[in-house]
Amino acid sequence: MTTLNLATLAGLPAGVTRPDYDPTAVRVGIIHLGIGAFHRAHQAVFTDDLLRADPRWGICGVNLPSPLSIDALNAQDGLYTVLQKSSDGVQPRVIGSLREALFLGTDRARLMARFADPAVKVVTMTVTEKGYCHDPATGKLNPAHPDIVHDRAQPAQAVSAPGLLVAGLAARRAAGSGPITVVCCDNLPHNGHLVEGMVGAFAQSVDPSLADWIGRHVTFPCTMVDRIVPATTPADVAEVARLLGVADAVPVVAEPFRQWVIEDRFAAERPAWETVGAEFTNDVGMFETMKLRLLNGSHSTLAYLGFLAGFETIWQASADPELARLIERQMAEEIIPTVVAPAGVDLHAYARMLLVRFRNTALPHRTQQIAMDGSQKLPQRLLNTVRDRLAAGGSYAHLALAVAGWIRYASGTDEAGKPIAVSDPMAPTFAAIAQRAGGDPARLAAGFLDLTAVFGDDLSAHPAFRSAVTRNVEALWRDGVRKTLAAHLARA
Ligand code: CS2
Repeated sequence: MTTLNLATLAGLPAGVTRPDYDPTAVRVGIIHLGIGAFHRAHQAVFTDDLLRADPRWGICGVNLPSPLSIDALNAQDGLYTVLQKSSDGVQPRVIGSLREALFLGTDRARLMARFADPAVKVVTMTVTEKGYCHDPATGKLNPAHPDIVHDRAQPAQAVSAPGLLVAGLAARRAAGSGPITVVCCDNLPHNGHLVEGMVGAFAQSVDPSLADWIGRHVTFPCTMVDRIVPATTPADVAEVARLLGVADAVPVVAEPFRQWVIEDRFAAERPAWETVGAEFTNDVGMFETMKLRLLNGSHSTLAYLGFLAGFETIWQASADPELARLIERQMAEEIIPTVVAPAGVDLHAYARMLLVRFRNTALPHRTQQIAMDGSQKLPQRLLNTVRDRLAAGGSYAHLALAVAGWIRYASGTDEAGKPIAVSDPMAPTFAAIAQRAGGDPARLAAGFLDLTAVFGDDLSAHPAFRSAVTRNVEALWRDGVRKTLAAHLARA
């Protein structure tokens, strides 16, 4: 079967949406770090929408850890398919905004040339929560992280996101190419400030004059990003080939909904993303807290407790009456009271819409995909909400059960005693805790709750919080999730 590329683009079936501009006439104006599925279904789609009006904003995408999708994207002239799926059906769309795909391991010089290019004025990034080499509880750069240790010793050969940004900004300063804006698009609280702090800390440690230059020529606006993008499966690849009549090795699958809220604090020119549905504001914080706590908090709750209950996908877990009841009550009773609604947003209606989105049976969003990297996700998804509930003297029983679900999942065995493949930067630590606990749930809970990198000094030392989580871990261990959940809902 022939491949999707510039030569086969025009011949695609009529039902396939394709770029309404000439991709070969697009110039690179954006560098993106981390061209994973989420970026290609979110920022790259917003940018694709505006290239007809302004072809200056093509994307040079870089993958840091792996060349996997890079070779496939380059073989397709950067083209790939977003397969939008919902109960309304399937809509294939070919995206042309990615004009260059680089792998850091072999293309560092080309990337540095892009950073030095005055036509490039924006760097966006989706390197996932674990890609920042930070302490999840404090949001500060972790100087002991192996990649940071490496990058401080060899800054020109940086492999971490903070180190690579600093190397690129050094190239930009050396070329005299002027100001630039770094736009974090990961699910982190105050993400722009967090990246600014880490880039500043790293730059200060390798070249204080560069740190000063960055402070004067680079801005780091915050954003809220939202689109449910499950990992692509072989069945998705086959479906795209059937719909297009050509092979696309790297399609992405997504829901129809997408939202992008961006702080309007750019150091130089930027794409007019507001003309294609993004929202610029001076205060992203409300949108970010709303989304991280209501969507991502309930997502993680469903992921851990749903997986333990035997559900492979989020739509199955959220259709379960007791799990649905739990997240409805968790959102209404414990999360919404901690969220300030952005202007015009009804938080209860937003919460109801989340359940509709989660129940999209056309999207097999796996509970284990969301369960990944819990040590990096829990602070902003569940623990900050607990902090606000504690400060307000409010209940957090549903949140405590969700945290206990994470501990039970991260302990590495499921309710049938079968091993769970726990994917997390701290997985070895979890396994050691589970081994030391020797099947004693109270000791297991204590071992996890002692992880100040996740729980912070405050929650890790909080007697009532520890007791609430431990009680739930003991119940999950003793009675299983079904019985624990039923008793919880009857009691709470
Ligand atoms: C999910 C998110 O994988 C996960 O952790 O909770 O990727 C979620 O799908 C997005 O934030 C939705 O915008």
